[in-house]
Amino acid sequence: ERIAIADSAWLFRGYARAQASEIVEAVRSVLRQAPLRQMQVPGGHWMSVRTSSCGDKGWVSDSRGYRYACEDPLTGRAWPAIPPLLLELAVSGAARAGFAAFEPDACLINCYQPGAKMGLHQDRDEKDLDAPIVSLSFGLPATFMFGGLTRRGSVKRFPLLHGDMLVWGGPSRMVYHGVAPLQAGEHPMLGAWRVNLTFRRAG
Ligand code: MD5
Ligand code: FE
Repeated sequence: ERIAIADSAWLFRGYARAQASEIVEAVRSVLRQAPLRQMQVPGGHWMSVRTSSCGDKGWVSDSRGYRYACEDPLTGRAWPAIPPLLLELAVSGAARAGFAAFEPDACLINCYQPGAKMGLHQDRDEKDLDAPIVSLSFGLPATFMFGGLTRRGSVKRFPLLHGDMLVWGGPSRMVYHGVAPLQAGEHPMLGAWRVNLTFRRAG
């Protein structure tokens, strides 16, 4: 089922549900090499979401700002490779939404526990803004907030559930978006966690 949520933004309900346990295993293996951590953001606050990355580039943040880096600042090593199963899903998902030849070089792993949230923001650290972003959600449900191209204006809210995929690009690439505070709960595969993977062309 493909649901249009905006101009070139698509929600595929349950796209990755059948492969969820293999995907979660692959994510666990990445996290053994590049552990979850909380990032500081400019201004000094700490994100409530715990993150890591795989791929040639990883998203990092500290008091100086946000950027993509080839090295994990926690381990001093290169990020683990994107597991082949994850890469295949992201590339085929992008193609299903009309974005041929997507070559992600970064996969950001966002892990939410109850109360964790992500405020409204734009994703603007990637060099190639023509490439789409593909996101996969697992575990506890979250309320995704999807606004407009400016901070003002109305925000649509809809649930992101275990196995859902979002693909957006084109005119929607710079839309303000965020995640409402995660509600408490228990997921059979992930316990009290929501895991979100976003595949990007960081460049
Ligand atoms: C998450 N992550 O669920 C969210 C949503 C992030 C981030 O926003 O930057 O790590 S992933 C869905 C998403 C990503 C980029 C753009 C849009 C949605 N969008 O334009 O709606 O952890
Ligand atoms: Fe984002």
